[in-house]
Amino acid sequence: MSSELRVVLFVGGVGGAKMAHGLSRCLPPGSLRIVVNVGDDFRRYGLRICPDSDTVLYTLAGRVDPVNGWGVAGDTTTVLDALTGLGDDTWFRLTDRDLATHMYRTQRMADGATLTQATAELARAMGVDIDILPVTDAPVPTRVITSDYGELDFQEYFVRHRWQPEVKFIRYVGAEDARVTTAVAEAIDWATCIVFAPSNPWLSIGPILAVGDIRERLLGRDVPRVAVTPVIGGKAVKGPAAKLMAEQGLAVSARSVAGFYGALLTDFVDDVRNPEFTCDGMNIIQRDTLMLEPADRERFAGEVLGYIGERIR
Ligand code: FO1
Repeated sequence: MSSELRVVLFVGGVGGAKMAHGLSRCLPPGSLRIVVNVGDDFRRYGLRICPDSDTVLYTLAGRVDPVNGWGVAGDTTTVLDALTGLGDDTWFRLTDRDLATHMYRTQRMADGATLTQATAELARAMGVDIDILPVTDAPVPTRVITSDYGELDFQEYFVRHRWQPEVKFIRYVGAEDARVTTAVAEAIDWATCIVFAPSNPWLSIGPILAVGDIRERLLGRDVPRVAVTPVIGGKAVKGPAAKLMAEQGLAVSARSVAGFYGALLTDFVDDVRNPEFTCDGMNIIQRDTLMLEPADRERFAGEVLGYIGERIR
């Protein structure tokens, strides 16, 4: 195995963006590529909104709202307030500078650019020199089938209903027929290690792993394939992961997360606060995975890279 660390990180949501930030601080330029979930993407006011991609982008650009973990820090709400004044139900809060991102992307895609190209242009404009790669250029929207409201668009479930409806089933629409982009296929072949961020397995990583032949591509790589737990002490660090596990009849535990990935993993990074467990075919290590402060991101990313570095030496 090559001992050079070339990391492909799979992410969705705020936890994923924090890990991306930590890794970006520890790795030399050109050693990190980030594959983002597109299942959360949707259209609003005619614009293409890509929350997971933008959360990574704003985080790496140092522009993210530090309280929410998404959106632009200190952004104004002139358009949102005007929409509210028109009587619109502004349940999805699109602030002014963030709107410019969506407008740019939507226009570029109307001009014929792919999502991958538009994302790269946005990254360049914001001074981010790390590849942020949508897993596919095809739309693969996540739909959530709930007991109370039937089938919901992902953002309606997540934001409008604050992920409270009971979930019966999750669909990744069009994922089977979608294909990973050339850039993602190349990144997987280039990597000397593959890392799954502490993102929600069913809502962030599941839609990525549902795309076309990505599982076979990952399984075909004889490199460490490592996931980080998003569950600590029987609770999700953020968001609905624990609730979704309970709704599926699973124990709310890191073991259930490891079970979600199964044979895709060679290694699993559990949290020091969790009870130890074993899982066939996986090395399991325990670290302090909580990234409350920006300094924690770099510290934790450094520990994960130190471990992987030893593995591929
Ligand atoms: N999350 C919310 O809880 N409420 C919002 O109004 C909201 C707006 C929003 C706008 C742009 C963006 O990029 C993200 C936004 N998010 C909002 C976060 C986002 O929808 C979710 O956190 C992710 O999709 C889940 O990973």
